[in-house]
Amino acid sequence: MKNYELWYEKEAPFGYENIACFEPENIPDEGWENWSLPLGNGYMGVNVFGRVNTERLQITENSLSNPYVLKKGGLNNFCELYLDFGHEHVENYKRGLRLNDGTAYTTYRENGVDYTRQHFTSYPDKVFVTKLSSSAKGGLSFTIRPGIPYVKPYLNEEGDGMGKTGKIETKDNVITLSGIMEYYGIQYEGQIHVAISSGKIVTKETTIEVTQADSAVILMAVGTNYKMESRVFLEKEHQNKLAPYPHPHDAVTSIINEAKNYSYEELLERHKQDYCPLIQRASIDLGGDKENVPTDVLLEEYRKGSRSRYLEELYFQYGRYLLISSSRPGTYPANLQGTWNCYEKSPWSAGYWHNINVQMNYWPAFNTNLLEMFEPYIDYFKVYRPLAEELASDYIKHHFPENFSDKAGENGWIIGTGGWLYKISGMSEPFTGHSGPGTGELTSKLFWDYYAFTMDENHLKDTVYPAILSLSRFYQKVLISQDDKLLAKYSASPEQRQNGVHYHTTGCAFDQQMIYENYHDTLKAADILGCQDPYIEKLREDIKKLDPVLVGESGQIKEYREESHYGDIGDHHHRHISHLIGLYPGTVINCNTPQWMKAAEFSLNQRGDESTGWSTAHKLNTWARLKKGNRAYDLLKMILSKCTLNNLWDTHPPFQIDGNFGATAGIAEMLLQSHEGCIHILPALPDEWSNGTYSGLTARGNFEISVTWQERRVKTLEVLAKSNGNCRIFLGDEYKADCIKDGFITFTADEGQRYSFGLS
Ligand code: FUC
Repeated sequence: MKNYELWYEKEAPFGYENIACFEPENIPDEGWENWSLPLGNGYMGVNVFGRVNTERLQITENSLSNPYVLKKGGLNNFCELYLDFGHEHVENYKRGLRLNDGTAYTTYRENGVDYTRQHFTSYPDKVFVTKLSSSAKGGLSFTIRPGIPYVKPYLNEEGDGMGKTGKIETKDNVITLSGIMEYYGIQYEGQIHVAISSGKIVTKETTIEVTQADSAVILMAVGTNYKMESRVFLEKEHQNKLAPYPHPHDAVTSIINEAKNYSYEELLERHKQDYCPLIQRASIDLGGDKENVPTDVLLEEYRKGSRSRYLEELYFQYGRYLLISSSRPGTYPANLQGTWNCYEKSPWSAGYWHNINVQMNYWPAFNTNLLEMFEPYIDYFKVYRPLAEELASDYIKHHFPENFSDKAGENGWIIGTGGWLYKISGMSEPFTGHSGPGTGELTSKLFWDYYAFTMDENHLKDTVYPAILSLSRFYQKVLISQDDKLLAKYSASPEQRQNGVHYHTTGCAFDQQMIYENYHDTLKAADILGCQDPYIEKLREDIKKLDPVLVGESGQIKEYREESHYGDIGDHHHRHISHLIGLYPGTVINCNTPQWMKAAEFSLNQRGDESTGWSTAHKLNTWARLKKGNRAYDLLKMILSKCTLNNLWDTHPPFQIDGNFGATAGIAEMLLQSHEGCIHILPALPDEWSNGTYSGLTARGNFEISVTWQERRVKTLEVLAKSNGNCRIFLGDEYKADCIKDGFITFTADEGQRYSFGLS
């Protein structure tokens, strides 16, 4: 893999201190959001500012949260770590983030002394590590001064305490931050341990002073008493949710004590051994050169039309980096901001939003070879599922009492749009929401794709099939029979409005397509597992009546059954393209349904390209699925030019990580697809990418694919089979070779084998 690095010749602006409060109408913390560089190990996120006078390191832990009430509340800033150096007149300044080894750095010279800082977050050791050094003996002096933002008591409208307490104590080179977030009774603790080589270290009341050291190593660990368990979701009384769980002090102490056993070099080595193989699994080379231009300048030039291939490659790898940093097995899933938040009231609470956003987070897990990064969501699902079953029962009891069953689990499960670590939402009673029940399948599609990419039959049997079968039970109960069709009775195309109010209907495309996909995947799974059941036979009949895709009089995919021309109902340019959900991430609209593909193209053109970050990323994926490389590339250009901040974070605005993840998956989708019963090489190659290589992109069937191409023609192709199975690869009719028949290479693959093909 090439060297991929974000780097800058100026420090990140300081941003706000202790007053950052994001509300949609407020100005975001510009220094944090636009310029700081993110590190993360799933357990914690760190934003590094690279400042010389006072460094700002901002820390996030995803369970430290208030509930979301009317655009307020949500994830809280864990703490700030300020390092006071007092440096002001520096030269040779540089800061950056190296994607190859997951480390950040700041270097500069002051008064003839070279100062270096290196930072990383370690997944195996669960700590944030910083090493500071100076080129002059005893040249390093600074004070560590932590801050706990937003410590204040306040009550919500119901009179519940929503405030936060916080105290800072020091003892023996350790600073301990601790307090309580009142609403859920979250007890939190962070510990900062400082060690120096030579020089002097003085522990003060709330700070630690280092003078005349050669170097210093700072370790930090964080924790709360949160536990991702079903009882937390089922417990209705907010104060009781965490009551049984112990204070995090012992856990945090043991993380620090264990990390202390290693030298800095050992910790770094352990981090690299964990991280580097993951980032190296997949790479794309479009011929970009690592130009000697800072990332913000590269981005600015890109906006002006100078399209750096290196920036496109970097952006792709950065999406993979962000997923590795925010969602690792055993941690919580990546939220709307991944695992980075500096606010008291985070945008949309930094929640798990299920009408597109959280699912988009995981799209690149599948096709960019980061499958296990999805595991935290599977764990999350297993934990919230009992509540999702309760919500399904409540909904059916209210709206379809005739279909209600009092047998446990018989009503299936459902998740509405909102999800957090403390609760999830269902469909409302009465139905007032802005998204129909398709949100359930948009979620379980991920489980199906996880199976399709891993071919893990145990996972299919133990997790996927039970989940999708149970969801199909819910769907079966919320469909009504109308004109010999089965239609979702309470149905809404996410967030569309008519005359200012959310538009509710029967059988909109979003719900019908998602229910269709759910039935389809359930039947496929039943066939693979050999499950025969009268219920499955009923699904086989019912799926024929779902009518998931309708073409209207303008030639559009109808968003609503009652619409005749494009845009009759709802916003013409709405950011959600929910009626095309069957094109991506669904598969019901595909190359075997050419009329639907044509209608989807028409609808996409009507919707227009310009939109918010994640929406642009969704459109990139749909254009890739339509096999229109140049149009997909238009969307990628738009993402980089209009929806990308200087630290390459996606902006909705504000910063949302979903756009990064969606676009990363979209880039892979331009180069490799596998949803149409075969592996399609270079399905949506834009003219600008006429030469290139990629390696380690993943395809359904559990294959890793590596390709080189020149002048838009595939030259070499390598398949690594990670499971036994049939491998069917589509290159195109124009390829002639002994191994190719009608444009396809077909063979039976053995697990562990590599298959190489040279094509002229
Ligand atoms: C969905 C979107 C919004 C925003 C929010 C977090 O509701 O429609 O644009 O991204 O999620």
